[in-house]
Amino acid sequence: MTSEAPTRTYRPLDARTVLDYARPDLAAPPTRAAEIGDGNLNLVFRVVAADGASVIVKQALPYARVVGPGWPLTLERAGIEARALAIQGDLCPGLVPALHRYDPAMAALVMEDLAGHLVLRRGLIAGRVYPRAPEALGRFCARMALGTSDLLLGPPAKQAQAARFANPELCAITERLVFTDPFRDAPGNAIEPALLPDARRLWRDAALRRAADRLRFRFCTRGEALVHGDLHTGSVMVTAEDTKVIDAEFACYGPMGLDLGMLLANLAMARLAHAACGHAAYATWLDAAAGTVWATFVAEVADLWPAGERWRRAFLGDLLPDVAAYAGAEMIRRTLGLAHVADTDGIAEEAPRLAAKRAVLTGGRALLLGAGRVRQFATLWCTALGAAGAGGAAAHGSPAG
Ligand code: SR1
Ligand code: MG
Repeated sequence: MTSEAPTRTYRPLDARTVLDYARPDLAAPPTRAAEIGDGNLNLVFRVVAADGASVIVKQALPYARVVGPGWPLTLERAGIEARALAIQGDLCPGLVPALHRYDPAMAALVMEDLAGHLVLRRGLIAGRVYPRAPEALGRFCARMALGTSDLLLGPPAKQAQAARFANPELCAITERLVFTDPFRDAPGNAIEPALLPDARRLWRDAALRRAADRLRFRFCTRGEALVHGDLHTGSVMVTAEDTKVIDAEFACYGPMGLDLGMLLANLAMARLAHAACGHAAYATWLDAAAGTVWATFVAEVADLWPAGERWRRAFLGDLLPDVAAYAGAEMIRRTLGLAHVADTDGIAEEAPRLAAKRAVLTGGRALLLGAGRVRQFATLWCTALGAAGAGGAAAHGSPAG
């Protein structure tokens, strides 16, 4: 192996050059590397050393990988991820991978290798049960939401921190791909042909489009807390015992309901996909998992809530409709937009695949249009699943339920 001089100039790594690159991060010489990234934006390498130790090197490309150089993208997203990881690690110990090194010149992060872990989405598709993940994710959302907000940081520190997380280019991706394109006939959309009539029906739905536009404005303007910004089940890695949240490059100061909404939407899509395939028992576990995410969030908020602020129930009551609306947008965009999910796309047989996708569209639309009436978690979840009578239950109950 030839050794290259350290460089201060950005260049994309490959499975050969990353061996030298990761040398300072491993005790023994690196011997093997493979590009293992399956995300939409970055290169991800696993580098293994002669003593068997390994690290992950994640490098931002100057464009969105899923589209190619035609969609240029800031390398600074690696810095956002490094800063977010540091804060997530402080507030949620054990729930994010350890960051060994951030290299701004190479837009690269060297991180703990979660070698025994699986991407949660893949585990859910395989029908595996993760007893600890829902509680861990509810805790993560609550600690990040309160711990980075005015409530626990105080306004001066919160504003200083928010200034370090200006992330306009990645926020623009979310504005476009989550809240805009899927609700109109936009060129970037990816729609399976049999669903075109369903898509056209949604595009003609003026109330739905208005709801998405309003939500986009809320996403842009409500810098309430440091949100992960892309908290779907592909941004979580799990074992039976352990849960780690990854991929924080979309982090920004945004609305507190966003992360919970995206996460619950992805659990709902997993649930609808399994139900369409007749996996009733697993669907029931996913119902319980979603309930545990919310219940843990509520309990953690109660633990963290500052003494003297006497409006915790109102806080949860205001948050839940937002969570519902973000969940609705996420469900629709993962079916009609550019970036889909394997939970539904991966169903090989056409009939259950279309049934699952139609159920996702129905649930997403109902959430977006009915968000303002959601007063309790059960209503949100039933609405996402298109359960009969969900709207009727909306006027009753408490956000803690
Ligand atoms: C061009 S990026 C497409 C999607 O991938 C990321 O994971 C985000 O979800 C983004 O919306
Ligand atoms: Mg990602």
